[in-house]
Amino acid sequence: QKAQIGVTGLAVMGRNLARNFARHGHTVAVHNRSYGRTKELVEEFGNEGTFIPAETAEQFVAALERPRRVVIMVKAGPATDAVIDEFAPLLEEGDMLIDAGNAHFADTRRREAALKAKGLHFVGMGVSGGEEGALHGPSIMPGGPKESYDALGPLLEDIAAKVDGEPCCTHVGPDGAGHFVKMVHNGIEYADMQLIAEAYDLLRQVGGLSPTEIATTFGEWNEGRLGSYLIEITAEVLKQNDAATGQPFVDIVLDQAEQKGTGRWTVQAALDLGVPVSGIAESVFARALSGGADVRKSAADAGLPGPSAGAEHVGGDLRADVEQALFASKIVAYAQGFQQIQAASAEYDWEIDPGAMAKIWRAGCIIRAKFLDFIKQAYDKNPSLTTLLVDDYFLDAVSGAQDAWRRVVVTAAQQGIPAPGFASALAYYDGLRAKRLPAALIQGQRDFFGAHTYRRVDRDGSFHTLWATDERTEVDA
Ligand code: NBP
Repeated sequence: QKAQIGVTGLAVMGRNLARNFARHGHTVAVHNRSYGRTKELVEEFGNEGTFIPAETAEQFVAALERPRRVVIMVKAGPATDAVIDEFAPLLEEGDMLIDAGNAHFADTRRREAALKAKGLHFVGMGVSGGEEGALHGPSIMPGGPKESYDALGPLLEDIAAKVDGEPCCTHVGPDGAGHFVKMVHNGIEYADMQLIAEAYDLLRQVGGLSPTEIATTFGEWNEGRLGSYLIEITAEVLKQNDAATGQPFVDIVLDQAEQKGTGRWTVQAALDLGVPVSGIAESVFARALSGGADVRKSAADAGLPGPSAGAEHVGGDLRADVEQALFASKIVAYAQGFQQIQAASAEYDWEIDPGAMAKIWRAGCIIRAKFLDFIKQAYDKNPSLTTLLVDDYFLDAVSGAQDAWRRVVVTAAQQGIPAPGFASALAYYDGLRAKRLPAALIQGQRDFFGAHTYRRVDRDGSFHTLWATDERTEVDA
């Protein structure tokens, strides 16, 4: 008996993915650099399905039916290259190497090009949902050649999360498209988490609510339009009390957020593409600020002053206003992330369908939410939507939220509570709305010091003003 699919790299993610395939009736060849993990998997979970344990790469490859489907689930980076170098020489034309780790999309593009030259299909595949998702149904974002999806897609769709029977898995686009979309998913996740954290902070510091009360609020919000996995787990975390001290869990955790890098990659890629993902960037920087213990300590030692008088939140109910601010800011963060996907798709000729991405994020992944249905519908209505903010549903939501949103940003500023996510989302919104931006002045400055030229509102062409002359004559550039 041959295996339909193989998984190499059997730490938590690989092991659970292999079990998920096996639980769906597929025979799975399993392999790991050190055989211990392979043995352990078969001993502990062998009864869940049919596994073919392989001690060597050769045994593993021999156990697979053709075209061979080899899922690589190892630590992203040099380990992935090492595994590719080990397996590629053992594979034959048409076989597939599927990298399910969190690779950078540029690495995926490089690997795909190199393996294509050898007649192998390389599929860079984003997998979201953590270890639970890998076992019970992740959201899967495979890139690589379209043909490979014919042989691979049905297996992936089997193990993916489902919404009304529809799998959270689709072919995203060629080469690095899958990993790119997974990266932006993570970037959006950073922004979502930061916004939720700001909402919590305001309810606690301005509203004076306890973590338990805020947990109840998040629980209520989870029943409404904000309903999502991240809101749900936020309520759980806030409800938690520390066993050792009896204090709220959130108060005994060191307030320095860590990061593994996909948020940073998203912002780096956005800078290269020139797409303003300010919400994601603020969330990455907010984590960096929180983690900068030395700088924070020097600020505390210097006693950087806050506002002289605390002001009340005026004009609305704080809790309701924060809900509106959170929803509006979330819309902005998603709009920016989707714009980044569209920009990359145009840059690399990926032809990504943004609505299909919203569709496969509705379950299995960390940002799963009711909200994604509306994003899907927006792109279904208009596949070339320039920004989600102009879709009817989102336009209505933001119009309805904006007064509350502005009040929340004012309160945060007046009380000296950092809310970079809310504030930058609002600034982005106002930037998009503005009839005239001060960018005109920047163009003037650039022309003054660097003769960088400018365009005029009233005629075509490029112009330069001779700033150094008394006449300051304008010339064609
Ligand atoms: P790890 O990222 O901890 O990697 C451990 C695995 O890599 C082990 O199987 C290990 O083999 C193998 N490995 C290493 Br390290 N170096 C190797 C090399 N040079 N050659 C061959 N194998 C090597 O595992 P994980 O936490 O299961 O994550 C796997 C992938 O999934 C990563 O890319 C990660 O970023 C991604 N991930 C995704 C999510 C998600 O939510 N989607 C969550 C967590 C992780 P050994 O047993 O012999 O040491």
